[in-house]
Amino acid sequence: KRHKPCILWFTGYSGSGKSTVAGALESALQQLGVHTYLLDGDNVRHGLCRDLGFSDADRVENIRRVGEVAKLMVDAGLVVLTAFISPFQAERDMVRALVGDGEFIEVFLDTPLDVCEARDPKGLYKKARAGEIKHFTGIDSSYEPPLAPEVRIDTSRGQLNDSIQTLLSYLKEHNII
Ligand code: GGZ
Repeated sequence: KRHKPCILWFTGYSGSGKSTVAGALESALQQLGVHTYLLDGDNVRHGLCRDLGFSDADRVENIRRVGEVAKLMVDAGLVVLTAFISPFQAERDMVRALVGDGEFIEVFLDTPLDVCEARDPKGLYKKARAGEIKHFTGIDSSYEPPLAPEVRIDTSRGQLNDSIQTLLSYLKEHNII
């Protein structure tokens, strides 16, 4: 099946739904015969970026490395999905500049912070509020919302399938798939 290699760059708070939506989209793409790879904290922060923490400087370096790897995967012909908070516009723009026009698709998981905090799937917001985790995004570390994301999704409205359909429609309209 023909597809256009690209990076689907998911950004948003912890608990906003990045991994869930990116994982479900990857399954849908694979069913269409598209060759994909999903980069996320689980397969990056334990290996490639295991020397990095959550200071601003470490997040910048985390995203720089992920961006470079994603670019290599685009060169190899894949549709790459990435699920990182990636809190700073400058680093997202840096990755955008690594690939060709239309090959960087910024997907903003625009789920309100209070909803993310109420979900708290790993109990991390609770720990951050208690001061047990420092520099937690949205609590005592900043998040810059994308200025002009290609796709915006609020997972507090609608079902997972609605998000997937929104993304598949975008990819079809832009001749990615
Ligand atoms: C934010 C943290 C922190 C701090 C640990 N701040 O919900 P999760 O658990 O599974 O996803 C979060 C993940 C964020 O790592 P990223 O590589 O995506 O961050 S960045 O793009 O900013 O480099 C969260 C967990 O790691 N986590 N401590 N202080 N998230």
